Amino acid sequence: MAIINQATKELQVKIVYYGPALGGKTTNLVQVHDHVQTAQGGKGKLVSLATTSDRTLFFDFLPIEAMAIRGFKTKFQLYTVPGQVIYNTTRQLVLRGVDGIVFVADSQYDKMEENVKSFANLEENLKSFSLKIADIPYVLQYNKRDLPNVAPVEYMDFLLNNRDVAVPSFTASANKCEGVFETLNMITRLLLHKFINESKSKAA
Ligand SMILES: Nc1nc2c(ncn2[C@@H]2O[C@H](COP(=O)(O)OP(=O)(O)O)[C@@H](O)[C@H]2O)c(=O)[nH]1
Ligand SMILES: [Mg+2]
Repeated sequence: MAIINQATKELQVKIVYYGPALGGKTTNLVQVHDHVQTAQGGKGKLVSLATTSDRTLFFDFLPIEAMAIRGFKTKFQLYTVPGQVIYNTTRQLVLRGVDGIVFVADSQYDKMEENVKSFANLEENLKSFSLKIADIPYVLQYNKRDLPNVAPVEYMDFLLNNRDVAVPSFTASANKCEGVFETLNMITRLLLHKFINESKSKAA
């Protein structure tokens, strides 16, 4: 996992925000970009790529330089995918080399089918890289909790977090920046733990 540059002592970690169209993935990245502060005061530019044709095909990319860990300067790269069904090729490309995933679900009742389909699509696309979701650190975000017609968290856990050991899940209202950093902190923590454990087992 992760790209490790021994020469520059840099660790590059790729986090992909995945989920159905309009669930709030881009909003998460915009909020992180607006509020993030790193030790060096440095944050990357939020880049949205869009084609000029009427078919908007884009992903967002936000590099963040975080703390040094075990002498490595850690860079988190946050990506989103386009959620629309027809953009599956882009989703596959963005998933290449993924280290961790934030699945942003839309909490509105009438979006449950889209959430489940998008999660199945994620698993399917990981397969094309011979990856299983169980092998990748990920967290769930149940977004848009501010809206009136949301499904109970227990129901969303039942639909999306039905593993032997559940993954961390967070409620959020990304447009108000609620839950955004809780989610990001957890996925970065999971990834850093994984990195430390892997470097320990290599050293052993
Ligand atoms: N009410 C509400 N709207 C949200 C929330 N998060 C995102 N939105 C809105 O939902 C729409 C789609 O969000 P966007 O981030 O573009 O979704 P994406 O397709 O997953 O990238 C935008 O109009 C956002 O302002 C939220 O927590 N609550
Ligand atoms: Mg988006």
